[in-house]
Amino acid sequence: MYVNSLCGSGWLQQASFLGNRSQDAGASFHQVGVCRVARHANCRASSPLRRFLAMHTRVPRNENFSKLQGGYLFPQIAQRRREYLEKHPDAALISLGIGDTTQPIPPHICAGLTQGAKKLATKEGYSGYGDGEGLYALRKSIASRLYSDRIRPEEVFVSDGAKCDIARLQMVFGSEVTVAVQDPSYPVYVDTAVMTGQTGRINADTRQYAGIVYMRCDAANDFFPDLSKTPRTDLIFFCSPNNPTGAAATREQLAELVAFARHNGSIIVYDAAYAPFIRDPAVPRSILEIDGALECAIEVNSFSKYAGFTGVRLGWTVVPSALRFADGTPVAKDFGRVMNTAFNGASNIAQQGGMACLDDEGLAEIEQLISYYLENTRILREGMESLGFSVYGGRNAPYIWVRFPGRSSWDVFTEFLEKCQVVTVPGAGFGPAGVEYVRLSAFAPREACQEAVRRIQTAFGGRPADPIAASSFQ
Ligand code: PL4
Repeated sequence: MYVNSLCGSGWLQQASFLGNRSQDAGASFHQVGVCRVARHANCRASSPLRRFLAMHTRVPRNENFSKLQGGYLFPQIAQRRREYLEKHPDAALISLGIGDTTQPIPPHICAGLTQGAKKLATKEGYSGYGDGEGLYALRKSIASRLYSDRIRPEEVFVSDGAKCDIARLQMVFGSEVTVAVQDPSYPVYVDTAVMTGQTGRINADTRQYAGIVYMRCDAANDFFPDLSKTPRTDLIFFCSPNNPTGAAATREQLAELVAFARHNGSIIVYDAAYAPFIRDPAVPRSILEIDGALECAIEVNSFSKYAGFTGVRLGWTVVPSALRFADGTPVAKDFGRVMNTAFNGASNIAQQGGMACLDDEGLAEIEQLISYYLENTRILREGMESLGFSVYGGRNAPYIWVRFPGRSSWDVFTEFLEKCQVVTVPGAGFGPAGVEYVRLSAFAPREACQEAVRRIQTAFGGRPADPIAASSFQ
């Protein structure tokens, strides 16, 4: 009726109709339906209508969200890419930006997925909701094939991916814990810490959130933090092989990290999403290989990069039963509660694909797929080195981390985009220590990597090899 009195009876019916459609799309009738009516009617909104259109609820905004700076990094990169293509529709852009797999899922693993789907069409094979912790057979396979039975299947929680598990872990830890992150790091650790209320506001000068300990990782410390100068925190987010630096921590470094966490009574949340890229025997694929880690570490992992499952969505988290809170409660008990309450189990089709990943044929396909991306990494690394840039990472990891001393990473990002039509990720998006770097991803077709190198060499070739001098190019 209110709508009626504002716009005239002729619009009421249409308002209801549009309102229903709006609700289908997840928006409220009042806010969207009426706006559409106003637009449709081309009516000059009277001031009560204007007030109505600007209506706010009485629900307070979660303060923590107002602390977040700008948008989430990766949609920003996608947006920049779109904007460039709008202005230059004929540009043959090469994306070495967002770390998304490009190669098809190999045949044996894909057959696991399709058979998983086909089973659902049969009386005997049909399944609905599964266990919140995942299919037992898959948990068992993960424990035996990826952890050599160092952990038990009950300690494995199957999920829809590592990123989602990081957010759910934050739900377990809550707002009162203190947090350390590598600087630079995958932005999800910091952003979920902010959303969960673990931080204060950002400092405009340092670009650091109050309450977070930023463990600087740069060339000067071989991309491993100086733990002797790191204050104690409850949680330590640690990613190896690292996104974005491409550094992979050695056994000795991980032993140091574990000793540090045990000494401080901290919990390490170890993100091993790029573990299959490790080919060097001195670099462990799991922190749980380190003595003492079972009492101080959680490992988050994913099939995304193993098998090209970024769209399929399948991951897992290992929460060892020996890991306990200060009051003695097993952390796994609370994580299991979250998985059963705030998650409804990974897709049954995806889990069948996961089973196929972990048999002999599947593991061989994964190795082949990873070899493909590792060869891309070599091409990109050597291409950048040939220009005299300071290049890091890219040996047991899919990312190349290139330094441009004295320059802003967003400027370098723009320069690569405009001069070479190559999309990268500006290091500043990963934390204040990334401000002079850009990240190149090897998740791309081979020819794209070769062409990217050719274009970058053409644009920047002939520059002196000295990195300081390289910083002056424009
Ligand atoms: C863009 C260290 C990429 N939209 O696929 P998941 O959820 O199992 O794993 C995500 C993930 C977890 N841990 C680390 C990662 O680097 C990633 C993926 N990162 C990147 O380019 O840095 C993809 C980013 C995606 C996202 O927001 O994660």
